[in-house]
Amino acid sequence: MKKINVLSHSISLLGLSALLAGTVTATFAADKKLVVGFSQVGAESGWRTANTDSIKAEAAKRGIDLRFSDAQQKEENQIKAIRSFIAEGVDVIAFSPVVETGFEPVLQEAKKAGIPVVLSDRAVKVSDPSLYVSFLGSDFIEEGKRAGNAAVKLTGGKANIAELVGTVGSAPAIDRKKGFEEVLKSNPDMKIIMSQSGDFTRAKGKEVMEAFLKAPNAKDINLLFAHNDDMALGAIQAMEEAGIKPGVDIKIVSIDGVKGAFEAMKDGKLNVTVECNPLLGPQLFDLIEAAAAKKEVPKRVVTQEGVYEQSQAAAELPKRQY
Ligand code: GZL
Repeated sequence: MKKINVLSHSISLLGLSALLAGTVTATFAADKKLVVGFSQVGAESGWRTANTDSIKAEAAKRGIDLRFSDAQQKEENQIKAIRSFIAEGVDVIAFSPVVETGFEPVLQEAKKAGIPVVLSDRAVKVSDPSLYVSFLGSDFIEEGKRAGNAAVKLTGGKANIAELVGTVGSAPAIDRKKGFEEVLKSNPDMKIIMSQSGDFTRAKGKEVMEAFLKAPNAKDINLLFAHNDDMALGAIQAMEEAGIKPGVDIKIVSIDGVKGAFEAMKDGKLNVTVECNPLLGPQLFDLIEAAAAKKEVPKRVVTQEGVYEQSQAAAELPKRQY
């Protein structure tokens, strides 16, 4: 069986599947049923639902025994789930960490138990990188930069920005903000004048936007940057209820690329969505099967994504899988 050499640099999804296709799946076709423990963040957004569907569908397709746990966006539930996977003696643990920090102790326990861990979608901050074998997910800083560049293009570089931040402490919220502010550094007339977390949910996004619109300087806002489409869709509702035309009076840039965002763009209520691909199932299980077979895998696999504007929405909508 061809040994896969360790790849220190990141690799695209396409490269990964080419690299792992066939060799590893064959390994498990003849052997026992692979048992995988997966701890999911929750069901907070359209993106998350699509991500869960992709993971469950791929496990079923490969005949994998998937032990799936929904943490309802609580870190303590993820830690409990990972501990129970260790106690069950699963072959591999995979999870999407709700926040970056606080997982080191339980990952040390998984390492001690000899169970490889694969990070899906989001990264963790740990002192010992050997605590996980691979991290598959988007480059959130790049997504933030793409959103920033779209905001510059929409406003000609002059904007008072309201920002709906994702879950506090989560890798996407931290890095999307970092990337967006990177772009603002070279655009001095673009200023974030309000910023608050909407926890990646539509309901909270609406609530926070209502508060933004009640602020003394609400009239100055001419662009909303939402860290995900669900919060943007909630904010659109709040704007309309306040008699503001979303996408016109206040331009809107968000991230994910869920169907709802394309529908809002088609209706002229959202201006740009930066794609964040949730359909990670196939590549995630390539990595999981390789890890179970004790094969070397790339430490970092970056998902490939695009940026979509209003003009593309009608043509793209029928093609969207999530
Ligand atoms: C991004 C993912 C984020 C999405 C949100 O990879 O972690 O979490 O952008 C989801 O919609 O809640």
